[in-house]
Parts: sequence; structure tokens; C-alpha cells
Amino acid sequence: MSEYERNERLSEPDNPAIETQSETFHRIHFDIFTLFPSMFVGPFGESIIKRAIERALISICLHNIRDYTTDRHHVCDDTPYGGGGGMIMKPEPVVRAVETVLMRPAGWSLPPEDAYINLPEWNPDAPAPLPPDTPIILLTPQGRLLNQSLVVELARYRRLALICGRYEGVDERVRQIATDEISIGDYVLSGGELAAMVIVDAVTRLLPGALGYELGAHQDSHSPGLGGLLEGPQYTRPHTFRGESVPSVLVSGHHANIERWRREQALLRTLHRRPDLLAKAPLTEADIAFLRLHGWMPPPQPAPHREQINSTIIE
Ligand code: 6GU
Repeated sequence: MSEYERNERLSEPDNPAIETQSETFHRIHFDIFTLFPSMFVGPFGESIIKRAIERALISICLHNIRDYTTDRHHVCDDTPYGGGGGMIMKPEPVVRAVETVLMRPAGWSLPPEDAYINLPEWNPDAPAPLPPDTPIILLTPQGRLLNQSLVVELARYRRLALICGRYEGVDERVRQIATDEISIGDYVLSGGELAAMVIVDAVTRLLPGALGYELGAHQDSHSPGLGGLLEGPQYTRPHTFRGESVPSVLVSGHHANIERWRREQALLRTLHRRPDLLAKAPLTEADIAFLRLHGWMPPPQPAPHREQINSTIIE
């Protein structure tokens, strides 16, 4: 891997709000701290993320944690105190990398020729002042579970730092610089890199202009536009494939009927695949009647909290 690849600056950030006809939005800068920056080159060089970088909706700096080591062999992990298997990520290189980068403006990255030998001054004994408005997210299977509402929350920030832990673990003192820990599901990955890519992708596609069509991510499964329901079936040409034709309502041209059909299909798909999502979804009376016809029982409402009972009595 070339020096350049190890610390690749994927685009030039500067971060003014961008005005469009309908809404104001902002660019997001991602600082990603990893031992394997080249893992990101393929996924970030294609499709939506590539285009979002080209359109300056986002910018990404990959920071190789190993560049921030000063020992001769550039060691980033060590055996666990107390014994046991696996290797643990050492705290100094990763904390040094994060503090060095985040104390500087978005877009800064270590000049490749300075790796190991000409690092900016850093105090190992005292925490550096970190920007309060930049979440520093440690990717770990012990983090809080990523869902679409967390993605929406992350998309509100101008700058996000993502630290990719390795699966055996990171020294507990790394957690002290993290403001949040996120997991992408209840299974174990070999490192946080794939999880960081998931976050960048999910956040980026929410930015106006990233998807290149008007409604964008609004009607996606799990999105607020669909009330947290799953999307129903979709069709494109040909009209008939292997003897199965497109539902006639979709070629009727009757927009109200199409909308109602889509809503019902979303409800049915959610009922069959993820009934747990229905409990949280904002359902209309018509939705509830439709679901009851298909065998759904609305979950019992939780009993009101005692204070609520009291206040109702007082009023
Ligand atoms: Cl963020 N990291 C690792 N190593 N495994 C995971 C994960 C993260 N999320 C789910 N599994």
C-alpha cells in the first residue's frame, strides 16, 4: 500500500450550508480512524457515496491509526492484562490520532511523509480539548444498536468521528474519548470498518441530493415517511415476467387507489415479516381496520402511569 493510500483524503471539505429551492442542508465531514484504510476505497468509490463526495455533500478523511505510532515496529495492539486470548488495541496510537485530527479543522489529515516521524505535538498525560459538537463514535458490538432514528440523529451533525475497533477489543481507556458507542447488530464482525461504512452509507443517503430523485429516502422501509413500516412490493417493466403480471392497480393511472394499495401492501408486509414494527407505527383508523381484517390484534395499551392518573383526577 502506498503512503498516499494509507491516509487518503477522499475529498476537500469546506462546510457552508447549501441553499436549495426547498430546504437548507449541510455537508457532513467524516473522520474515520482505522488500521485498514484501504478497506474503504472500494465501497466509497462507487455509486451513492462516490457521487455524494463528488457533489461535496459529504467529505471523508481516512486516518491510519498506525501512522500515529512512534515505535520502530509501529505496534498498535498488545496482549490483554490478566491473560486470555486475542489482542487488544493499545490506547496511545488511537487516542493520539483522534485528538490530533479533531483539534484541527475538518479536512485536515496527517501529511503522509510525516507519519511516525514528524507527528504534531501531543500530550499523552492529559486529554486534549475536543470539539463538543463532534460525536466521537466507537464502533463495537457492545454499543447501542443502530436503527433509522439513530441514523437521522447522526445526519444532523456537521462532523462525525468514527473509530473502528478490532473485534478482540480496545483498551478500556479508549472509551474515555468516545462520546458514543454504536453496534450495527447482534453478531460479531472482525472489526468496526464494515460498521463505519454502514453508518456513512445510511447517513449519506438521507442528505438532499444524494439519491438524485425528488422523494429521496422519504418512502424507504424504516423511514419516518412510511411511519417505520416496511416498503411493499415494487415492479418495473416488463409487464409480465414468467407468467406473473404487475398488479393491475399499478397500471390503472388512478393515483388515490395506487396510494391506498401501496399503504396496504406496506401494512401487510410489515404484519407478516416484522409485526413488532406495527406497535410503534403511527397507524390511522383505516390502517387498523385493514390490519384487523388480516388477523392483527392491536397490542394492549400500557396502563397509564400513576401520576397521569392523579393529574387526570385533579383536572
Ligand atoms: Cl460496530 N463492530 C464489530 N466488531 N462487530 C459488530 C459491530 C461492530 N456491530 C455489530 N457487530
